[in-house]
Amino acid sequence: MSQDYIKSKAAIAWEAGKPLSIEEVDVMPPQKGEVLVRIVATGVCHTDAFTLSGDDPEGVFPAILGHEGGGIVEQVGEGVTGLELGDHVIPLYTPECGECKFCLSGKTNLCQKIRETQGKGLMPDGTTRFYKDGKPIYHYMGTSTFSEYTVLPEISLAKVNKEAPLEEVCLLGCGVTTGMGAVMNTAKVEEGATVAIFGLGGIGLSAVIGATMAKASRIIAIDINESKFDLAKKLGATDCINPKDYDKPIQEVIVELTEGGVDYSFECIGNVDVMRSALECCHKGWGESIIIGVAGAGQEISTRPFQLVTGRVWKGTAFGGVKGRSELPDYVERYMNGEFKLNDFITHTMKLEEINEAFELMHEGKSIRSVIHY
Ligand code: NAD
Ligand code: AHE
Ligand code: ZN
Ligand code: ZN
Repeated sequence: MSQDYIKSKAAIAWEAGKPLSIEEVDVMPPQKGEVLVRIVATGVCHTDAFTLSGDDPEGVFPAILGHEGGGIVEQVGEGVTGLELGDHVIPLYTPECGECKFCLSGKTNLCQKIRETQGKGLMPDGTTRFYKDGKPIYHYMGTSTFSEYTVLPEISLAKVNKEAPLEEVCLLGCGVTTGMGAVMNTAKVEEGATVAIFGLGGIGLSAVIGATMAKASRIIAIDINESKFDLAKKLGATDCINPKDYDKPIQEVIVELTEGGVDYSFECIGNVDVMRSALECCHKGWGESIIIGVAGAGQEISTRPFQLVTGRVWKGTAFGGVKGRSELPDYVERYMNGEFKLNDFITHTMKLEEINEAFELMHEGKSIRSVIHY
């Protein structure tokens, strides 16, 4: 622990299944290749709730969660060349080093340069920058945006337009980019295609935006919470379906509605049974199903192999396949140019002290995104 630390307000997850605790923590200065960022705002994503629940095999405690933030560079460590004091940044849980096998492949956004330590809640040197009463607190997804001050590797930060409101573009740090990117990068939905989107939270509704932008001819939005339907329709959904209204599997309903199945489907829930439905509602011969939802430890997907033999394709995507440092700044520009809106998604804003309410609203199905303002 360095003597040279600063104090920061943070929401600490002391253990799985317990509410977060708002406390002051000590944040160590950025080390070589690292950057200290003051988080201005952060969204709360279902993945934060997933890890807090204890279902995440990589969940370690005590930790500072949060991965959908926007902030301002406060201090740079030795050797940082691409960022300076005052730059506006979006933290990246999928970094982009530009030099690992994965980055060089040109085939994936899954940079693996720091993945191992990140998954253990540590900085690349194997230590943490957060302490409480002299005891280390783990990082989360390499971002820990539920702390007003957080430290990240330079490769985990996208520099974005200073004019962009961080209270809104923070949503591009996960949910909105993931949903839009899944449609545009991973599936590459083409004009006229038919699409089914399962789960209308921040991710699914962003997939609806992506499908509308791609000029899909039919966008079938599926949720068991009908309060999500109005916004889905506003964003371009052509049909809204509640599986509970039918006495047969939802995949059969969709296959009938679309004369054989959809061209593309997206699972935006994290439910392995729905993942099966999403695959099986795809058209024989070519339909592609993209898994976005994150499922708990020990859960597995299944289907008859015949589904794949007969041409359906199962894929997955992380952060919508978007390369954070080279591609995310352009998402911010497209937002600034009015290509899509973000404030439709921000159903609640609150202070860090109220963050547990954000989790409650999510579990009750009453929010799309709660955004914490520091
Ligand atoms: P959310 O809780 O806001 O939304 C989930 C939606 O699914 C809700 O509207 C809920 O009513 C609906 N739902 C639940 N069970 C359903 C069912 N059986 N059938 C139909 N609808 C159902 O969550 P979110 O923040 O939008 O995240 C969605 C999922 O995506 C989570 O699993 C999250 O962890 C994951 N995620 C993955 C990535 C990635 O990069 N792959 C990125 C962000 C989030
Ligand atoms: N830790 C979990 C996996 C969680 C997961 O899949 N995370 C997504 C991002 S969710 C954002 O809201 C992701 O990026 N995955 C790729 C990666 O490398 O983690 C587990 O099952 O162990
Ligand atoms: Zn997320
Ligand atoms: Zn890399």
